[in-house]
Amino acid sequence: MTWSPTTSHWGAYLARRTAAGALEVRPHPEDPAPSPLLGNVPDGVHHPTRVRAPAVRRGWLEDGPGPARRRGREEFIELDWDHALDLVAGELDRVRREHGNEAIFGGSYGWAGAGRFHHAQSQLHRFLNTIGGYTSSRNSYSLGASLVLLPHVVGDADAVLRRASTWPTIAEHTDLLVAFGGLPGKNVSVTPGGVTRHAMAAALRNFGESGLEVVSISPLRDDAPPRFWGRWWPIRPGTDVALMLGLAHTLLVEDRHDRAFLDRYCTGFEVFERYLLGEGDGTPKDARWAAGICGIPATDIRALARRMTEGRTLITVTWSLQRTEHGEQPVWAALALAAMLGQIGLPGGGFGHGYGSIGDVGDPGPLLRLPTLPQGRNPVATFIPVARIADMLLHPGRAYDYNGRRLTYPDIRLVYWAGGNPFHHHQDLARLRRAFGRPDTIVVHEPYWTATARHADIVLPVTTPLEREDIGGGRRDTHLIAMHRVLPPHEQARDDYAIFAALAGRLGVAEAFTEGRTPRQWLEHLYRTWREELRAQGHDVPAFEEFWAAGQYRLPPGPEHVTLLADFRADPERHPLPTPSGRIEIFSSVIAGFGYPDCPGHPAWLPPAERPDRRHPLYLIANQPGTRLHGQGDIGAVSRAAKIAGREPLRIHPDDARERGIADGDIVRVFNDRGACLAGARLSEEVMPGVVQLATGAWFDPVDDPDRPGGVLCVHGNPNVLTADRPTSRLAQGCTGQHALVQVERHTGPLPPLRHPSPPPLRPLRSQEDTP
Ligand SMILES: Nc1nc2c(c(=O)[nH]1)N[C@H]1C(S)=C(S)[C@@H](COP(=O)(O)OP(=O)(O)OC[C@H]3O[C@@H](n4cnc5c(=O)[nH]c(N)nc54)[C@H](O)[C@@H]3O)O[C@H]1N2
Ligand SMILES: Nc1nc2c(c(=O)[nH]1)N[C@H]1C(S)=C(S)[C@@H](COP(=O)(O)OP(=O)(O)OC[C@H]3O[C@@H](n4cnc5c(=O)[nH]c(N)nc54)[C@H](O)[C@@H]3O)O[C@H]1N2
Ligand SMILES: [Mo]
Repeated sequence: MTWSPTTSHWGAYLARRTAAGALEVRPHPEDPAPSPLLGNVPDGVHHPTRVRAPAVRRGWLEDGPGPARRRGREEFIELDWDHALDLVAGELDRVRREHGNEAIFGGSYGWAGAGRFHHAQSQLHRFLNTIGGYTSSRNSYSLGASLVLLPHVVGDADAVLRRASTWPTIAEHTDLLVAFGGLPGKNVSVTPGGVTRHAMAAALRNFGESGLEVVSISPLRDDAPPRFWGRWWPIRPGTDVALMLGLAHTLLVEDRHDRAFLDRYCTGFEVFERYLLGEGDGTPKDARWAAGICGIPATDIRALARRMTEGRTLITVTWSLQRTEHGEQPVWAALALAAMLGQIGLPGGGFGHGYGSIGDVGDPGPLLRLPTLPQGRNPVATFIPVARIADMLLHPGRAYDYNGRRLTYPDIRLVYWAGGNPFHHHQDLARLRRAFGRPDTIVVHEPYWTATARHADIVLPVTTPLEREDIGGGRRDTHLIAMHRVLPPHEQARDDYAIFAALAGRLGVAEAFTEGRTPRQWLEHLYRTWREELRAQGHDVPAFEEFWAAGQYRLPPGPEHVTLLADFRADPERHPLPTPSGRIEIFSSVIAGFGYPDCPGHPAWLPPAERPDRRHPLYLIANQPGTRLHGQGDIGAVSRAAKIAGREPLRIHPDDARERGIADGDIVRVFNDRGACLAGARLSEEVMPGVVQLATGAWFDPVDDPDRPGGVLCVHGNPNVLTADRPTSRLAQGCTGQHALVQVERHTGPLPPLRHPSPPPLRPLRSQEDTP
C-alpha cells in the first residue's frame, strides 16, 4: 500500500495501513531531525481507550441535567448517534433559552490535532457563534503571563515571539547565550500545527559545532543542549528574578550599563535604578542579596555580569519561567537586563523568549498566514483568562481583577469541550473535580477516554487526523501538507465538523454553519482563498488538485537572518514599539496605575506564597514531557517505555533519594496538602539536590487516597494533583503549573492497579427505543 502524507504538532510524516489493519509511520523524507513522538502514533489508532460510540453518564440520562458530584465516578451508557445528538441539541437550546448564551462555556482550551480545517476549537467556536455565542477564554496555558505583560512593555506576542531572531543569526553573531531555563531540546520537536523540517531540533542536536558559549541556568542539567561549551548553573526554582536583579545591580554599580541605549530606547530606567539600589526598601539588589535567594555564588554573578558586556550577548527565557507565581517578573526582568546591555536590535544580541520552548521560536522558516477556518463573530463579550476555569465554575458572580479591569465570573450551566483536556492541563485536579460537579451539563468531543471525557455527561467520539482529510502546516513551516485520509473512522467516530453540522441542523442553522460545503469542498475553498492571497503577493501557488496530488507544497522561503527589533533600533521614531510610550517600558505607568501588589510598575522580586519547609522540603518541576505531547500519546510505545511499573518516572537526586531510603526503580508517593500521586523513582544527577522532576501528561487515574480521608491519589503520576490553582498575578491571571512543593516517600504496600488504559464502566449500545 502507498504511503500517505500527513502532519502533526510533532512533525510531518508518512503513514500507511498494513494489510492486517495496523498503522506504519515514517518521518517526512526532508526532515533532518524527526521527532521521537512519532513512535507513539501506531498504538493509539485502535487503542482500547478509543471512544467507540456516543456515551452518556447514567445519572445524567436518568435524572436529567443538574450539578452532580458523581461526575468521573459513574457508569456510561452508549447511545446511537441520533439519540445523542438530540440530547445535546435539546440541552444547548434549553440553556440558551433559560439562561442566555453566556451560560455556555465554549473556551475549550487545548491543542487538539493538527489540520487547519478540522481544528476542534475553531469548529466549536464557529458552531457556537452560529447559535448565539458563548463565554470564551483568553490567552493560553503556555504563555499566560507573557501574553498580557509583553504588550505593556515591548509589544504583543506577534511582535516578540513570531519575529524572534533566527537561529542562523544567533549562531553567526552571538558570543554568549545566557539561557534562563536552558535550551531544552526535548521541546523543540513540537510546533503548533506542524513542522516539516525540524530546523531548531537539528540546530540543538548539532549545537556543539556552533562554538557559542552558553550559561544554562536551570534546576536540570539536561535542559542544556548536548556537548555545549559553557556552564550549567543549577538554580533554586522560581528565583531567576533575584539572579537577574543581581546581574543588573552589578552592571549598574560598576557602570557597565549602556546609558545611551536606555535613554533613547527605553522609559523608566530611573525608577528601576532606585529599586536596584534599594532606595525605597532599604535592600540593594546586589549580587550577595541575589546569591542568598537563588543559591548561585555572588562572585559568579558578578563575573557573569562582566562577561555579558564583553561581547554579543543574548538573554533568553524559556516560557516555563512565566508559568509560575509572579511569572510576569522573570520575563520583564530579562528584558530590562538586556536593555541595560544595550544590544537589543543588534544581530546576535538582546532578548529572546522561548528558544528551546517550542520549535518555531528561532526557526528561519517562512512567515506566512496559512489557511484558516473563519470562526464568525461571538455576540457574547464575557470571557475568562483561560486558567481561571475552576474559579469560574466554583464562584459564579464573584468579581476579580485582570489586566486593569474588574471582571465577574458568569454563571455557567453548560460546558462544551472539544480538542482539550483540562484534567491534563489544569492545576489542583481535586479542586477542578469539585468545579466540574457544578454545571448542569458537560459535553466533550474526544477520540479517547481521557480524564476529561470521564468527567463529562455526554461524550461524542471523534476521528483523529489520520481518519479524515485536511490541510496542515504550522507557524514557520516550510511546507503546506495535504493530509490524506489513511484510516477509516474508528468504530462510530465522526468528525467534529460532522457533529456540529448535525447539531446545527437540529437547531435550524445548518446553512450558516456549513455554507453548504462538504469537508472536501471546505478544503478546496480555504485553499483557494489562501492561494489568491499569496498570488496577490506574487507567489506562484499550484491549484488545489495539483497540491493534493503532490501531497505537499513547498512554501516560499522566508529570510534566513532576522534580528528581533532591528527596525526599532535603526529608527525608533519611524518604527516605534506598540507600547504606550513607543519604547521599551522598564517602568510601566499603566501597570503601576493598576496598583496590584503582586505586579508593581517595574520588574521586582516578589517572594512566593509557599516556601520549602519540613513537611514539603522538595521543589517539584512539572515540565513538558519529552516522550509525548501533553497527554497525547501517553498510551503509545515511546511514552510507555519510560515508565516504571506503568507509573510516570520522577527524577530525584541520589542524595535526596538516599535520605528517604529510595532506590532507583522504586515506586514512590509524591504528596502535599493538595493531593498525592504515585510515580517511579529515577535517581539522577541531572537534577539538582532539593529538586524533583515529574513531567506533565500521565493520564489522571484517581482513587480515594487511603492515606488521607477525602483526598485524591493519582496512581499513575499526574503532577497536577500537586500544583496550586493560583494565578501568576492580578495582571495576567496566568497558569502557575510549573512548580509545586512536595514530599516524597517510598510507597509500601500493594500497588493499586492502573485503570486509565481501559475505558470507564460502560453499558454497550442499545437501540433508541429501550433507553430511558
Ligand atoms: N503542571 C503543569 N501543567 C501544565 C503545564 C505545565 O507546565 N505544568 N503546561 C500547560 C501547557 S503549556 C499546555 S499548552 C497545556 C496542554 O493541555 P492540552 O492542550 O489540553 O493537552 P492535550 O493532551 O494536548 O489535549 C488535547 C486533547 O485533544 C484531543 N484531540 C486530538 N485531536 C482531536 C480532534 O480532532 N478533535 C477533538 N475533539 N479532540 C481531539 C486529544 O485526544 C487530547 O485529549 O497543559 C498545561 N498544563
Ligand atoms: N516533547 C514535548 N515538547 C513540547 C510540549 C510537550 O508536551 N512535549 N509542549 C509544548 C508546549 S504546549 C509548550 S507551551 C512548550 C513549553 O515550553 P517550556 O515552558 O519552556 O517547557 P518546560 O519543559 O515546561 O520547561 C523548560 C525547562 O524550564 C526549566 N525550569 C523550570 N522551572 C524553572 C525555574 O524556576 N528557573 C529556571 N531557570 N528554569 C526552570 C525546567 O527544568 C524545564 O525543563 O513546550 C512545547 N514542546
Ligand atoms: Mo503550551
